[in-house]
Amino acid sequence: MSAKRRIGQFARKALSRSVSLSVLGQRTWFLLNKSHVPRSFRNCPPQDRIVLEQIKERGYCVVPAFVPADACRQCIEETERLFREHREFVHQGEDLRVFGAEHVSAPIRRFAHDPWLIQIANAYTGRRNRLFCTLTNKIVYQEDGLGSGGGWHRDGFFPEIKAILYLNDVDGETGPFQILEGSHARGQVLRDMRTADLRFLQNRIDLQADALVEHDPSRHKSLSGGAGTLLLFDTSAIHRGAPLRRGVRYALTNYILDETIPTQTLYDTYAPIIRESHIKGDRLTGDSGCVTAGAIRPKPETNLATSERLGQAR
Ligand SMILES: O=C(O)CCC(=O)C(=O)O
Repeated sequence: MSAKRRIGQFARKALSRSVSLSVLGQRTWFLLNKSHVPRSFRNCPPQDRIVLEQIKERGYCVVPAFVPADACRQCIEETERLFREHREFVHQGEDLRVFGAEHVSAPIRRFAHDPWLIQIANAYTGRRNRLFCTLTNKIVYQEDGLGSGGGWHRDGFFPEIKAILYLNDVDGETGPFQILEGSHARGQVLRDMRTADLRFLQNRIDLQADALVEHDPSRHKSLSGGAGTLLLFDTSAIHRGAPLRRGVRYALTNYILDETIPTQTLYDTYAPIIRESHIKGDRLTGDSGCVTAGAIRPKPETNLATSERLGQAR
């Protein structure tokens, strides 16, 4: 382990005990911890570079038509089937969601195990990543709904990639993913803290995001797209699923995480979640002990060829 990383780890531990730091301390912490996005992606395939530079610069990249519309329709059908057949795994809040859907649905698994997504995450973070799980979710318009993700937030303060796939057409009214452009960059993190009076390491932003949007409306991006649109973003950027004004939105989200994060901690965080250990033969055994026919063992499969999709990044 490099000295820089050791110092970073030490600083993080110290911070988890006391988060009140001077501005100088906060700056030092960000310099130590945010600096591991590689400076350049020179050694990556040229078309990956386009994607990676965009995420580094803006915090996100949109790849239209990443998955064909009929495959998206199958994923919607599968999502509805999971809601019906595996109620014990359905989270119900702002939306309906099932974590670990890739273990019990072949169409969802195709997106989950696309190796290109991990390749991008590895190149972006400069570390080894893995798919922790795929979430499938459905969010329907409701009065005063907060949208997918429950309002403006950042998942954390370290570079990390999530991949969202829209399964139906998403416009400005049906809950598009929204992001404050550049809010992942360390200098901007500190500036935003001052503008919106955010606490150090505050990750739920909610209404304080209004101050940031007011300060610079051009940073507020709303990512509409047809079924099959892929969104790649740095989860340390401030983001949310916009509240729906009508209709419904279905999406898959790949949780692509640093390999070293202990799996059990993640299972505890996202429970109930379908795991590989729930699969017996070709069947799913739920936490409740019930056995459901029709589940198939996970098998890595790929989506479109890399060359087919890369010209599409904008
Ligand atoms: O589904 C969305 O549009 C946003 C999801 C989100 O906020 C998250 O995954 O952290």
